[in-house]
Amino acid sequence: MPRYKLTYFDFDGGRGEPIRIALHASGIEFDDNRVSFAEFGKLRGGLRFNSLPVLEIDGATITQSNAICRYIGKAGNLYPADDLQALYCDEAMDACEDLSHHVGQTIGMEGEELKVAREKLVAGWLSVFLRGLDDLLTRSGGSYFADNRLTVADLKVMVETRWLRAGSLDYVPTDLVQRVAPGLVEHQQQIESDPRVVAYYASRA
Ligand SMILES: N[C@@H](CCC(=O)N[C@@H](CS)C(=O)NCC(=O)O)C(=O)O
Repeated sequence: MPRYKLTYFDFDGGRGEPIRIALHASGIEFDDNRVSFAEFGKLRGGLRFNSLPVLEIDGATITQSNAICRYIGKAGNLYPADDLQALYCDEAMDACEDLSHHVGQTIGMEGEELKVAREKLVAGWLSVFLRGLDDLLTRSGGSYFADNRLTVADLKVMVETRWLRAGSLDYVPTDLVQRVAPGLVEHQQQIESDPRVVAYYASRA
């Protein structure tokens, strides 16, 4: 078995969290290397794309969270074997990536600048992406994003939905997802209650 080391921030969310859950659900042992923002500041310039997550496999360094999700998903039967279902899975993960990118552009802003940017985001890109993700879920039958079963796309969207509903983003109303994309709220609850996800958080407790 190769040695896996995942480096990401020390909170239960973001681009690293679906990878951690997928590794755990797949029974793959890994070094869960959690860094503080201060530690990241020191590491940043030496990282390939100045960002996290980074997965090391026997010392080889891999970046790009969706590529990592696919790789771990294949190893742990959390990624579709069928090409069309794999395409559905990828489409949802890439939409999350775009959504995170739009939100990420407002991180670090303060005061009036933050308020204006977040309100624009809520009325614009956030609503567009939430509706789009809800549409993808409906296309696949309303329960899972692909293959009628848990895949890494569900983990990625669940983490994103949880983040947007948590109240941790100023000027993003906690009921936005419920208003714009109610199917994603039900999806979040369903994925959070999947025994593999429950077992992961139990292992963290
Ligand atoms: N496309 C990359 C994006 C990576 C990314 O932007 N990561 C964020 C954290 S979720 C980051 O490290 N931001 C710090 C920075 O850009 O300085 C991926 O999916 O891995």
